[in-house]
Amino acid sequence: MTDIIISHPAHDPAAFDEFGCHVYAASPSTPDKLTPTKRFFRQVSSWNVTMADGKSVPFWGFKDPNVSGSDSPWPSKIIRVNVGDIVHCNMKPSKGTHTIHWHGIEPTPMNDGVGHTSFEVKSEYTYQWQASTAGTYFYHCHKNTVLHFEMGMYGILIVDPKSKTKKLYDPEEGDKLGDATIPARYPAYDAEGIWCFDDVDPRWHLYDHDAGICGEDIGMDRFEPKYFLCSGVPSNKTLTDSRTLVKAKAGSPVLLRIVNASYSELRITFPKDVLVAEEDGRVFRTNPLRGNFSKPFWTRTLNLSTAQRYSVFLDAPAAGRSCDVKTEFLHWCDYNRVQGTVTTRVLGT
Ligand SMILES: [Cu+2]
Repeated sequence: MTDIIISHPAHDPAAFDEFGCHVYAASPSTPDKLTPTKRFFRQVSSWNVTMADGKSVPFWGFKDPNVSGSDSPWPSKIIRVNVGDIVHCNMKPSKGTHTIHWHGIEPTPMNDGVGHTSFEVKSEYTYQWQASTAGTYFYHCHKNTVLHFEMGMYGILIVDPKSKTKKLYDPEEGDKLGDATIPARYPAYDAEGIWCFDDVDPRWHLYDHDAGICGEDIGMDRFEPKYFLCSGVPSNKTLTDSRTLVKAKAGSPVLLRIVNASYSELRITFPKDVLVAEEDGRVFRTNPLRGNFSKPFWTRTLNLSTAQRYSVFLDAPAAGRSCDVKTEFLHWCDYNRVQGTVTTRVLGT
């Protein structure tokens, strides 16, 4: 195995400004490599995304090199595995150095993709980790993170339960299901919506890969989003686009996985109470063995800070009726300022 030099945060305040500079870059082989049960490939690429006013904004992201043609999704393609899987993801940055950080998963430091505590990938690396807890996560580049994340270098990561059925999680010993707190039809679902909200400041999208990395002031203390999107769909199309419109048989259980990939505080308002069943990759259970703190709860509003995830259950509305969910993007310092709104829909069929 290649020796890895791990850099440490500086103690001297003057030197701390340069902590982002000169992070170790390498292409080591994966230590203790096992035979994977799920294998993925990602390559860093760039493309333009069309906003609500028709203007196109440059983005970077992770593309699957095995998919030919114009595979340029943003957010990057979903990675979906089951509890127990040994996951391999081969990453080729192709331009400059980048990483993949598995947000919410706890791999070994070598496989965690945080450049400062291990390395940035120069030409190629195969990340290895095991999925242990069902829930909603995401993966993103952790080089010059604030900028690369804004540039679109992320995708949703879902850990499904072992049972491989459409369920948020497999019930465990002591779980109380089918009472007033968790109706018997949950945690299984018929339809699933994955809503990943983002805001875009087009000024930031013109920066260089390494902008601001050595402590220089390039104006990244100013974030002024002009565009508001859900799962790559601009705000003027979220009610109809197939990436955001969730169609479900009347009365059937719907699971919505909601991710805040924006730099705003999100305030989400549902037209009726929904059952919050997961937060940040940890499910809420009514289970005396786990104590009272982990119980699911009903609510009509949810607030999400950056990188936060929630999964909620609701029943699909009657055929032809819709349940419209309003998401407001609140200013990152002043929560009284609504900067943008996106409406998404669950449609009964
Ligand atoms: Cu990157």
